[in-house]
Amino acid sequence: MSVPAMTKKIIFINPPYERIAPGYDFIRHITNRSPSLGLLHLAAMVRMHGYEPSVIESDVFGLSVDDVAARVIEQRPAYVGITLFTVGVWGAAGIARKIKRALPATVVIVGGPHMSSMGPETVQRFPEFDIAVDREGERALVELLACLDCGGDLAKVRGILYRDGEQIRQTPSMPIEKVLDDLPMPAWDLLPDFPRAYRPAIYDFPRGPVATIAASRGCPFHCKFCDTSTFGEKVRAYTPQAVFNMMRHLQDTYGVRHIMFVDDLFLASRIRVTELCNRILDNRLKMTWTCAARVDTVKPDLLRLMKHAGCWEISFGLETGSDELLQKMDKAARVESSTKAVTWTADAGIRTKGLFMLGYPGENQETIRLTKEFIRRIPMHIMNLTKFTPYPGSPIYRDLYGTNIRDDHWAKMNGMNFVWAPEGMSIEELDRQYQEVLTAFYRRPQVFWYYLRMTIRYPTHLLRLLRCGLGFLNAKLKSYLSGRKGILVKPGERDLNALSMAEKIGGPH
Ligand code: B12
Ligand code: SF4
Repeated sequence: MSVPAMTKKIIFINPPYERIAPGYDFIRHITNRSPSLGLLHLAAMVRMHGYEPSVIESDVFGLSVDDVAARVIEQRPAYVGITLFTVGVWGAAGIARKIKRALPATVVIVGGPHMSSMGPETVQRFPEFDIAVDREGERALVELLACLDCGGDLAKVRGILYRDGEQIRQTPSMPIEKVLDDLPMPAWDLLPDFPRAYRPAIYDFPRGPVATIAASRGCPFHCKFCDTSTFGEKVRAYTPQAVFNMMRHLQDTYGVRHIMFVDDLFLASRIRVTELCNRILDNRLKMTWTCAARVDTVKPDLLRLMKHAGCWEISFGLETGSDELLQKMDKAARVESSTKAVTWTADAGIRTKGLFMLGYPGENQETIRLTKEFIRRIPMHIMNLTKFTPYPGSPIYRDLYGTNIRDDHWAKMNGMNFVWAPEGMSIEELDRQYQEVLTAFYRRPQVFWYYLRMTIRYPTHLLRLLRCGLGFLNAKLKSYLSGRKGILVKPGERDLNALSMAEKIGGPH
């Protein structure tokens, strides 16, 4: 497969995906709209090698499959690079199909978490995807583009999947990036309307503008619900100086005031985090930041240092109030250690965000009761509850489905749909309990007052709430006016699960 060498244009795309359900688009105003950091890393790398990259963020700008395809077709790039989360596969296939029809010579390359976990099956199913990159993408993509530019032999490129007649061929893996400092900084300059248009979920940051940084890659743990196939188990990190440089660059160039570290395991090394905090303090860098941590990696002295260095919130994967379920998830933590970590964090003056999930195998009325009790008694500031989803690539996926590929659920895998129910519980019951668990936390008077204070203190949050509220009222009004009696989903917007595969990617776009 070769490409005319007259253009070096490559367009990177984060395809559209369903946030909650059709008709609930207004929720975008309050949910997380972070840039696709992976695409920014790739764009920076290919630019360093002479290509002309650009980035399309579908979700952030509310672009449909048609909108994205039209933009790409107008620009006639040599290459298109699409990032695939499981939830975005059908949207990506729709875009790729339109591009291939209009520009058959454009090579569509895919990569991302879904490809790392289900590459061969996905390439097999979607002929619209020409070539896939497995796992970490920077070096493999550069090698691949160089090969395509001169019509070379794809078998010699490491870390890819490609078609050879009817066969899908997978080449030997590309070695993982050992020294992250060698990578160029993410190409934030290519993001349309950065940083203004990119915001974390409401109440997750004090003051914008906000940017994300992945200060390390990899996680050695194997929590059964988690898909770690992209970066694997070896933790590799930027040096504290390189992280500090990125923070300063974001502040100086874009006026960024808050950083969200999106590492799987930001606190993997106490030494590294201590050094970063000291560097921030020594240089008087005035920025706030948030990170995620396992409960067994925090200690009071480290938390106090982090607070001084600007740490504003820590997200803990608390998951449930049941030790039995924690054990089933292969989490090392227990409810007692979670309680201790959350208390220490709150004592250090850092906000705590609890990440919970409902409906994991083994969930029952008793485990739900324990979760409700747990969330009522810990000093947690914000709670995030997702509906258990067996993502391809997670160990639990294999336990539940074996080697069967359940592509019928992919478009619903956004953590907001129960696509699977534990024994003895129906999806209706889980949905009811979902509301109850959330209510158990958010109806506490101290939580209500806390949010009221936050809203008054940071008026941008109020503005976002208002936009969301107005969007909701608008959607309701439209629904009544069109005789749908307040139901937000239009009859045409059928459940994607009910559509045949051909309809999903080719149908009424
Ligand atoms: C930050 C984050 C988000 C942010 C930003 C998402 C984004 N578009 O980047 C927000 C909050 C919006 C988000 C939302 C969701 N997320 Co999220 N998210 C993450 C997190 C914590 C970090 C992502 C990141 O920036 N990594 C650093 C960059 C450098 O890595 P990367 O994006 O993977 O890119 C590298 C490779 O994948 C590859 N690559 C990626 N794309 C492409 C494309 C091409 C062409 C090539 C060649 C290579 C390539 O090369 C890149 C550089 O090495 C990851 C966990 C993780 N460790 O990655 C979960 C993770 C990616 N999210 C996940 C999920 C499920 C979701 C949601 C579906 C639901 C949810 N839980 O919120 C939505 C859907 C988002 C969407 N379609 O955009 C899962 C994905 C599992 C799966 N199989 O789909 C992960 C892996 C968490 C997990 N362990 O289960 N997420
Ligand atoms: S949940 Fe966190 S600690 Fe567990 S495997 Fe995933 S990234 Fe690692």
